Amino acid sequence: MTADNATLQQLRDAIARFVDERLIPAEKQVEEQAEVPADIRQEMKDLGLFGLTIPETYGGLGLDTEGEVEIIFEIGRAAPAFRSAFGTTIGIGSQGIVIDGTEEQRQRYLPRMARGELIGSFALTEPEAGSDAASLRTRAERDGDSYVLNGTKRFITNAPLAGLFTVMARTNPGNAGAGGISAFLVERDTPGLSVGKVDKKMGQRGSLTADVVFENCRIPASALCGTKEGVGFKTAMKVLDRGRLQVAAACTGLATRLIDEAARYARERTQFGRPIAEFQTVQALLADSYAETYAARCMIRDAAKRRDAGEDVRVQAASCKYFASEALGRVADRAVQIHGGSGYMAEYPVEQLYRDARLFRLYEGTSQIQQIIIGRAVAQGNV
Ligand code: COS
Repeated sequence: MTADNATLQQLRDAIARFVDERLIPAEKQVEEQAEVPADIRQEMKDLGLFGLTIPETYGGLGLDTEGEVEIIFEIGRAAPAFRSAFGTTIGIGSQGIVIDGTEEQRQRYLPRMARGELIGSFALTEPEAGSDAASLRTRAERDGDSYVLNGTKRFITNAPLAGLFTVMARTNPGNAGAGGISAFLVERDTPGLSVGKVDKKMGQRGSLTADVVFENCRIPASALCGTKEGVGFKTAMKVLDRGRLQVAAACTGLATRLIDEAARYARERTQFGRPIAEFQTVQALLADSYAETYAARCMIRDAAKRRDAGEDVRVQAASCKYFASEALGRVADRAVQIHGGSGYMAEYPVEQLYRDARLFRLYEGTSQIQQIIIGRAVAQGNV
């Protein structure tokens, strides 16, 4: 279900050109206007980016995890808002259907997602349920042939643009934990579903997030993702395993870019009569950034291969997301440091990218949650 090496290489080359010629030059505009312009979205569709991981049977490119991370390493070199434009549709907004959906659900939604006509979004987080996702309060009450949803979802990426939400809601109020949760596929125009105003953020401003509110939102019983109630938390966690690898790859792409920016600046900037790139203290900063980014790339490739081989990679995905996002934080900080005072000024890309980078240690599970996933498994002898 994946492209052969030559096709993947061709795609990667095309995307590298797209990043250099179209995305990087548009970064400032996206930041200032807080949206990815329509012509760039269209080019993303034409390149097949919205269908990268959607199986070929449903019109996508059918990349496996290994192929996906290679493409995301490349896209990740541009400001993260660009990946976000299609990232939920190929990731957390579609993979619930791919992994646990029924054939009918796949036929209904995946082809339109692959064409970029239907944006997928993932609605797990709530005002009172962030890291403790299993404590979510959104209710889905069965009523005849329907379920009625009530509750609020928070910080939902791409909510303002989405046509379909994978919504985790509690179907069994008697079970306050993970086993009481089911996943639903909820279409945007369903009465009772509303999207709040776009959140104002520290960075990644072209990536739109908002609340999604359900008020007596009636959906057909067939909107249950798959056929079984009570397995929605597991669906969400399986989706996040792949999602965390995508995020880790995005971190690694951005780290590569920041190293390039810092090294270029160091070659151009002269102090004490020489380019600062010749100073060993500057080289040491670059060396640490390179080594950490290389390590992240290697572990992501390994975890992606394992996932494709059918292994349970929850610990490896958490490790990749944890390491790559923390490493990116350090790489971004060093890139600003190498720029000196200029690194704090908006005319240099590192100022924006530093702010953009901060989010990666928070979403799709904070670093502390990844530590819990890894540490618990190691302590119990489960790795
Ligand atoms: N794949 C398959 N099943 C999984 C799984 C995975 N990756 N992770 C957990 N499960 C299963 C567990 O095996 C367990 O099943 P059983 O009840 O059959 O034993 C069930 O799901 C509950 O898991 P667990 O007991 O680990 O749940 P907890 O509530 O203790 O905690 C954490 C789970 C903290 C890891 C989870 O809530 C989490 O990831 N939180 C962060 C959420 C997040 O990333 N939010 C970001 C917003 S979404 S973009």
